[in-house]
Amino acid sequence: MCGIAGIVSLQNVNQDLYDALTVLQHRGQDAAGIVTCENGRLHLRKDNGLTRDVFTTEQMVKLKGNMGIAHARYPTAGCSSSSEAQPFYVNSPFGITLAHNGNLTNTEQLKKELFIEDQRHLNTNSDSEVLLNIFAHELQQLGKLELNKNDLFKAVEGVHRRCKGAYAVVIMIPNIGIIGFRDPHGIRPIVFGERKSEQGSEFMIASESVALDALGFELVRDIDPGEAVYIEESGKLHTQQCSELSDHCPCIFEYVYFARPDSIIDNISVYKARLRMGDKLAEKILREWPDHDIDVIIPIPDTSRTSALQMAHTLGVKFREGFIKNRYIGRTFIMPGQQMRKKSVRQKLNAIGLEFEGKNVLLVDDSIVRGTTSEQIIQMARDKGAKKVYFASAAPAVRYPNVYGIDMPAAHELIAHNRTEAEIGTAIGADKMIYQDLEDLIDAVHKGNTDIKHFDTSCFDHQYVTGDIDESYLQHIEALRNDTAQTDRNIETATIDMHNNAK
Ligand code: PIN
Repeated sequence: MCGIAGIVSLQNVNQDLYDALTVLQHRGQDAAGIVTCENGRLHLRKDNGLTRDVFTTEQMVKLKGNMGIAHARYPTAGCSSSSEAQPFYVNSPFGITLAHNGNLTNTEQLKKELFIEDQRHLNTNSDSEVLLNIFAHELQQLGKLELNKNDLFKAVEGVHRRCKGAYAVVIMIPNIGIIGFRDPHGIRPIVFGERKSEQGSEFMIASESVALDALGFELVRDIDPGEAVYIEESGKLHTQQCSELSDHCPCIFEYVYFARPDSIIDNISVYKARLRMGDKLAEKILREWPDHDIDVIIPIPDTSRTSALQMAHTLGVKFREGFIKNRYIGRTFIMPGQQMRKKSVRQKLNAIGLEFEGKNVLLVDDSIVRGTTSEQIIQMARDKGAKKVYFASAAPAVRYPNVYGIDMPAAHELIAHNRTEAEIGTAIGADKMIYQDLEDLIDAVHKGNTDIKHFDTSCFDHQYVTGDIDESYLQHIEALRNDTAQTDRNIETATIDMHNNAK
């Protein structure tokens, strides 16, 4: 998961892009980057860390120019080196920069093609660099010195033809403008908006509408699956469908957890979808456990609050804030030779004893992935004297890997992998486990826009919408994601970073 933004403005875009990154920070806290374009010259700053740590005033001042793109990275499939911070740049042709959210599923094949046929060098393991070079090659093939909108749309067509998987992308080309596009299934979200003033119109492309709100842009609409939006450097907007029409399958996990509740994705309010998830869970309890003895519903902050509140309302049970989250979590320092230490849940959450003592509590979370935090939180509730601890998840059991850009652990590290719902309840120490049914989750989201017939629900049902995912690909992903592989890679990248810093 990552956050991307691109702006063509009437003044310097540095502050706007920085602000956009802070609003999209929930989509990735691992690295941040901005590239701007000033009279054909690019200015780039990117590094590992939160937006507020990556940019100093001195660096911000250097990011001059009226157009630019930005990226907040969440590491997917184990990348963590600062050389994989985005935007990426390739000088030929025209000096293209790119920021990408998603995951390509035919990266290995594309890498071979790029090397053998297109004779392009890749310097990282990032599939975003692959995507950038595919786009660059498609543009170069046209053999043009002066580009028009049709050339750009042709290059996007080439990307759709060659790349498989999920991608929402912003690209900037000096003296040309900014292009935003989305994979033919529209798995990852991307919207564009307009800010009108007496001086004229400015346009912005972003992962989520909340970034447009914060910067005073009006949401125009989502970019359609397979469509490209081109904003000329002068501020003129063009759009074109660049792929054959495929089934639109937005990622359902955006609604469950990743997106901000105040965003609207594919015309569906994330907040309302979460309220409906709460309704559905409550209806399930009324149906299957009408004589329940729940005294109080307590959300596990933050995402689940919306569903938990509505659940309590529909059930007619008290809603209470039993856990308080520390907003100021510090860094985890990794000393040389020391094992990476996982921060315990207790450093992030504290329980208010009086809400638990002697009560039957129903804890609500948005989802259960590894189950490690759920287990610790249930223990905290018991330590505070809860009589019974029930656990509800607003999403169904996560049993399969996500291959479309949501960073999830290897399948065998998912607590629901090869376990029944009751077994999961026992594994995390709950007295009763209530999972959202998949049809109910789909209904809850679908109700916001009945034109969307399907969602990507692969981590719940193993249905991969791009049709190219087989067992060997899943095994490849498994090898990249398992804990040992990640630790090895982190040590390796730390060594490379040390060398770079020493230069
Ligand atoms: C937490 C959102 N949410 C909490 C993410 C934990 C799974 N986890 C998914 C639950 S917040 S675990 O709202 O952003 O604070 O199952 O892997 O332990």
